[in-house]
Amino acid sequence: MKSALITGITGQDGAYLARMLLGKGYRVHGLLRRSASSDAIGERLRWLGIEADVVMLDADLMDLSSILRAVEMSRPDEVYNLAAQSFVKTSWTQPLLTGQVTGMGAANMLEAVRIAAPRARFYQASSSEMYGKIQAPVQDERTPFYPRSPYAAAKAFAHWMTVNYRESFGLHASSGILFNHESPLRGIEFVTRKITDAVARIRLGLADHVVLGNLDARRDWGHAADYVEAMWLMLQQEHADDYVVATGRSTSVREFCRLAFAHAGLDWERHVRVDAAHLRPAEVDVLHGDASKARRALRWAPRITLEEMVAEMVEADLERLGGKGKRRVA
Ligand code: NDP
Ligand code: GDR
Repeated sequence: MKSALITGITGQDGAYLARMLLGKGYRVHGLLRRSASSDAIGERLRWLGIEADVVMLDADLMDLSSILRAVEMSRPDEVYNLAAQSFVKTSWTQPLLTGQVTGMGAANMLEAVRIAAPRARFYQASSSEMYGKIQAPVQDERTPFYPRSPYAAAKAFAHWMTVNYRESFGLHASSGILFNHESPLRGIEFVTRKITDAVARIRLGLADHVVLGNLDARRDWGHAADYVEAMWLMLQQEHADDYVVATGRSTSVREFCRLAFAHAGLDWERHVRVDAAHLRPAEVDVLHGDASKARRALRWAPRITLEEMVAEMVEADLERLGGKGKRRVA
């Protein structure tokens, strides 16, 4: 039986990845950091019905001794480093913490693997945010980075550390440059889930409108369930490498609003307000990925369309709020 260690298992991607690996017969371990308030194991694992099937290990990415112990205890064949302070806007108000967790945390994980499990295969959750101030209409593995936030700068550090440990120490370390991916398990602070949650509230008469920031921003949105497959495929290759994972379709926040409200029979223009308070100090205007390398080398392709994902997210939020949403789990 193969063993996997997932940091960030209580997050969106960690939950979907854990479910996929359990389905493939892995023993799945995850890091659990102490919190005084949250429910220990995480609502997302419960939502997927797998909370009893994973082994949780007490550790924090900023505490090297704790993650060394987690690596030793799990004896992993594969390590997926998904933990991060992942909300871009918060990275301007907590830049140092973001650097510590999102940047140095990855270095801690690489060190722990180098010391305690050098034969394990390592995945780093890199991000399209690294492209930042875009200099190419479509971004692939050769597009230069221009980070536009403390989050993106920390991710760029983590990305290059992953490349460096591959080249310096021969670790089987791969970096997935993933474009935005969403699901009913997306955090409520991210724009897609903020919109689908608002649609459900408005539909059920619990709210009248939602306040957003930049409606012109464009993102290449895929589904998390599809994207965790690409992570796993990277670690099944003979040689470690870096891959862009994207749908190749770029959509504005405005168009996402239209789709989500229309799914509930609502006109978005009557319920969306804009407030400059939701703008960012520096914006990433457009993201549009080219995943040709992943399609070719990994034989990976996204299965779920944007329209299907929007429908799934709106229905899940309706159900959460006590409405008549039809639960569909991709
Ligand atoms: P989430 O924000 O949903 O999950 C983040 C996870 O990191 C949570 O499990 C959180 O634990 C954990 N974490 C945060 N700080 C620490 C810490 N100090 N020690 C240990 N664990 C910690 O992120 P996603 O699932 O959306 O994303 C997964 C990864 O992929 C992240 O690294 C993100 O930056 C990256 N990424 C995401 C993309 C996306 O569109 N979703 C696109 C590209 C990259 P807790 O539950 O305790 O808070
Ligand atoms: P992003 O995701 O920053 O791309 O990072 P987010 O959903 O937060 O923003 C996407 C775009 O929408 C615009 N926007 C708003 N965003 C939020 N959160 N709230 C609003 O009210 C709002 N109005 C407009 C933003 O300005 C932005 O342009 C996500 C995270 O998952 C990262 O961890 C990951 O690395 C990248 O995706 C790829």
